[in-house]
Amino acid sequence: MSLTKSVLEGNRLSISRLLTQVENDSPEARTTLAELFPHTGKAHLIGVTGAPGTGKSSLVNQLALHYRKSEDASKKVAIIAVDPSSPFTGGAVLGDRVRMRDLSGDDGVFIRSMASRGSLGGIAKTTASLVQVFDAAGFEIIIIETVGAGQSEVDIARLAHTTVVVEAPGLGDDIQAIKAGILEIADVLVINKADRPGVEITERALRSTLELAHPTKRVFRHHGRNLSVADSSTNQNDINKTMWIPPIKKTVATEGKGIAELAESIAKHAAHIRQSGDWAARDRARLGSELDALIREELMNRFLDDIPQEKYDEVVEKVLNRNLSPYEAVKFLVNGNAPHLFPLARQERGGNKEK
Ligand SMILES: Nc1nc2c(ncn2[C@@H]2O[C@H](COP(=O)(O)OP(=O)(O)OP(=O)(O)O)[C@@H](O)[C@H]2O)c(=O)[nH]1
Ligand SMILES: [Mg+2]
Repeated sequence: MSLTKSVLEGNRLSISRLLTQVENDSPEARTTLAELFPHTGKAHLIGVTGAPGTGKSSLVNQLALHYRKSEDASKKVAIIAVDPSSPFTGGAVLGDRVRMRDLSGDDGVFIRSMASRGSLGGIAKTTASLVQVFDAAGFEIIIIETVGAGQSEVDIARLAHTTVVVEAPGLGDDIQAIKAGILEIADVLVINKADRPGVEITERALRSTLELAHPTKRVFRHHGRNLSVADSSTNQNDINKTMWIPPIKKTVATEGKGIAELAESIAKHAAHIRQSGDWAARDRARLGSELDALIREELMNRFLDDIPQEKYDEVVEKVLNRNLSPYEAVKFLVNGNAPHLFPLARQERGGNKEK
């Protein structure tokens, strides 16, 4: 049987094999991905991001257990953990071990950890391909965990249908997420480790920042009146039809507390964006960004294939010696356009007309 066919049937061994091929960016993987692509577009992608050690892995583990145990037991869950080996905490390893114990033996759950080797662009591309494999293999829920440490990791989570941003109390007065600017991408906010002191302080800080940062919290005109979303005198039902206000959920992942409520918020968000058309908009944004990245890579490869290494090195040397600015260098390398610095190039191109 072809690999494509057995992946479509959800065969775990075949999925594993393909995931490895995808991570190695092999030509076979590209062929199989192309065959699988028409079968994608069904899964609900949930991005989970937040500062290191806030409990993302524990939370994702609990969410998966919840989806498997609840009335949605028929739903298959895939977890992609990007950069699971955070240098800041040893927690990830523990989280992964807990995962293994609770979820192993369940055929409806597939966990793939992706070491953050290689460039961030590479990680984004690989993540996108892994998502396609799971989607085609019939996993209705795909959770992508990234450490909200850099813009690229945040972008990966942001391009999901639903983005969950995880906070924990006691991270100091400057909440980490605010510093990293990831609060505004949150569809659902979680204060995990709600068993720890300082939950109220964190919640207050999140709420006030949310009101400033989130566009839906701005004052707007409604039936000719200036209103703020927080204004309880307005008909919330009217407003909620078009606007999503990110809820703040408190959880204790280690004890499974608040997980059902979190899952409910995630489901509500999915229903909301399906109705508002934002689901399709997000799909478009994600696929557009994948396409952009692939075009960039393809053009760069073609460019590098076309240019002799010595010529490239020569130009770098000129930039290094300040004989050429990087902009001029690009002009020359891409368009052959810097005749005053490369007399040879001018002759080759039949220049000299102005002399
Ligand atoms: N007290 C308490 N500890 C928790 C809770 N959730 C997770 N932890 C602990 O916090 C540590 C980090 O948890 P992880 O789930 O690995 O956190 P993470 O955000 O995935 O970490 P990185 O992937 O390294 O960024 C582990 O020791 C967990 O047991 C919680 O709700 N309460
Ligand atoms: Mg983790």
